[in-house]
Amino acid sequence: MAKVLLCIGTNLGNRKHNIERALNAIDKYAGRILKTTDIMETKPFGVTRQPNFLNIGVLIKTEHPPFLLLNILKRLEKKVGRYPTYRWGPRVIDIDILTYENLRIGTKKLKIPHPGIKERDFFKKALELTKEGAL
Ligand code: PH2
Ligand code: MG
Ligand code: MG
Repeated sequence: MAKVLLCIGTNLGNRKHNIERALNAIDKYAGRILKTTDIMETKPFGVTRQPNFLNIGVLIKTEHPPFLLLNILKRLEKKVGRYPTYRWGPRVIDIDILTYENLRIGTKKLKIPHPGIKERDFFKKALELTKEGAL
């Protein structure tokens, strides 16, 4: 069993609803949800002329190895209604792997820890979930 930290982002459609659907799908197909952060309303970074995001950090425990987990999460994004836009563009749902135990992976397809982890405040907030004693 591995503890994995995810971050969900959404800025299209009914964002609250998108998060709820993603959480249900994650708990059912990706791994049991242990805890989450509060939902955070965040300003878009990267491409700033797009709607604000809702972000939420999610700690799960899973039996799926990293690349399989990535594929499952991609499938869940489609199930929740994601359609292709452009890099850093608006999206119905984004489910990113931030950390996977203490693993480091540096492939084109998957980078763990997530390369944006130091720059994004809502990622840092999510990281608190992995600290011992966090609520
Ligand atoms: N995700 C992006 C691009 N910009 N901005 C915020 N606030 N939240 C995100 O999750 C986000 C973003 C690409 O994944
Ligand atoms: Mg992302
Ligand atoms: Mg992503």
